[in-house]
Amino acid sequence: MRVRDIDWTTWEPERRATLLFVVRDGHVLLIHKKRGLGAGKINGPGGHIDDGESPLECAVREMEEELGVTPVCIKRCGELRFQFIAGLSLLVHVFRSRDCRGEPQETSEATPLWVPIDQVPFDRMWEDDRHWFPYMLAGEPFEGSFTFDGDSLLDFELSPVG
Ligand code: 8OG
Repeated sequence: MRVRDIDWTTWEPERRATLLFVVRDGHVLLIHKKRGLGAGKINGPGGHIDDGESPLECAVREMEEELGVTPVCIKRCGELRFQFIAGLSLLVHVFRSRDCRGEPQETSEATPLWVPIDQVPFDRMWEDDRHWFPYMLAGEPFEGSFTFDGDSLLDFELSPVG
């Protein structure tokens, strides 16, 4: 399935989720994710948006639940659309923040990792991340569309916004 095979103008995601990356002093706060979609992978804190919740509220809640810290100076930085062959469609709002209050703690959902921004472990992450991370780290807004077969990236289109 190619990205161009999908009519993105009528595409409606079945689920919506968030990711939030704290980028501070040349490091990015990542997690080893223990549960949910992508368990076992390295990712940013985030998760599914609850009914009635805004993407920003979700991003803050997920970081508090997963690591026990509160992000500050948050900026929206990207939108990712995922279509899986098996049917799942997912829209992920990506945020970036300059700092967080508190010291990240291990929880039942995640183990925190501060990683130098030039040593992000893409081989342990979702396959699409290596493509859009540079935009996120540079603070340049972006949007992307991706097709997946399970864990395998089939095709993508990615561009800066604005
Ligand atoms: O609630 P749950 O933890 O299952 O939510 C899934 C999380 O995984 C959510 O934060 C969005 C994130 N996620 C995907 N696909 C991808 C992806 O391709 N790359 C990254 N970095 N995160 C993803 O669902």
